[in-house]
Amino acid sequence: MDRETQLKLLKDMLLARAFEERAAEEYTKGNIAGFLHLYPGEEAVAVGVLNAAGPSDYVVSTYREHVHAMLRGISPDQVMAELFGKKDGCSHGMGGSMHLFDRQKRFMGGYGIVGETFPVATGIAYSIAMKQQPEAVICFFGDGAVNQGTFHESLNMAALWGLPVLFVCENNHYQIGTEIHRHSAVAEVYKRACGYRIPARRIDGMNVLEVYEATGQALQQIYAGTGPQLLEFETYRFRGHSMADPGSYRPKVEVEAFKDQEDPVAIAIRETLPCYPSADEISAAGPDVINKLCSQMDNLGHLDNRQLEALRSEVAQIVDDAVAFALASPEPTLEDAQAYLDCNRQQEVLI
Ligand SMILES: Cc1ncc(C[n+]2csc(CCOP(=O)(O)OP(=O)(O)O)c2C)c(N)n1
Ligand SMILES: [Mg+2]
Repeated sequence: MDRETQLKLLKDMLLARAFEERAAEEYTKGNIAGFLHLYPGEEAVAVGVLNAAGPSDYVVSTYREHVHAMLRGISPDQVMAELFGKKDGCSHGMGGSMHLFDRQKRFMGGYGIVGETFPVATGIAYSIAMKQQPEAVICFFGDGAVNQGTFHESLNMAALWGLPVLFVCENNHYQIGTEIHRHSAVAEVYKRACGYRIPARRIDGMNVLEVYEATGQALQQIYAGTGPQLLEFETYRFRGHSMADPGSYRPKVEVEAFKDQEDPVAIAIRETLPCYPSADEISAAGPDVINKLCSQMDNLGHLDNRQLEALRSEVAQIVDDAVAFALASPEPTLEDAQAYLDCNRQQEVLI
């Protein structure tokens, strides 16, 4: 993979991390209400998958979807304003964190119900198949969704009709506080696809380059009309399930192990910069690894380190601007709510 693509992946991951950490801050200040499910730790999955996706692909995601929405071209301003419940948000402040949506960008939501994404994605894929376009639907879901009936019904239908869906499991090992082996007789999600003769692979979801390459390969086959595929990415969330969850069910040592050794941002930095120290050296350096290695790189006279800092300031500015935009945006009124509801009704009739 060329260096430019790697830098793009790195920038997207840095923005994802900075945006989500800022959202947490704004939540504690009271600027964001309701549920807020954040993505730190899992960035390599959305960034790798959606950089490999084409502009015509549709995306359906869960309630942990801020990063996915931004990667599909919904601006950080519009996403932050939606989290704030403001009129300039991508769902006009009516949806909030779990219901980001932009039909033009083919980002078909943000869904709060576990397992809701499967039938929506399968339906969109059916419409693509009828039009015979080289397009796909990318359907994100968590490890906690695989025992829902919708998973099995949709995989069966997608395989039977050869529909262009890429099912993407973000396996962070937990469904709120329940580990996958406590709720699933078969804990390897990719094996579930065999029952529906859907090709499936398990990939390291902490390595953005592997995610990008596996997704690109799968999508090329799907565009060619070979039917659905499933990719299971093993990942980890650094925070609790939502802002309301301190995550006390996970041993500290487990969380720290993932943070220090498998931080996808650290891995992306390592793979982007030439002469970067090995994974072992990074993990030996401890949690402050990024800063330490940045100064080491600087001492060695590598220009890339300055580039990394430039990227960091660039994404910090984008996030500051998004918060300023959200703060300045007005609250939606009752009349707005009525207008958007009518607008949706008209759209239903047209379809
Ligand atoms: C049908 C349904 N049942 C229960 C819930 C409550 N619930 C919200 S999130 C969640 C856990 C889902 O875990 P997973 O699919 O692994 O996604 P993650 O949060 O780990 O990204 C549950 C049970 C729900 N939203 N919908
Ligand atoms: Mg999970």
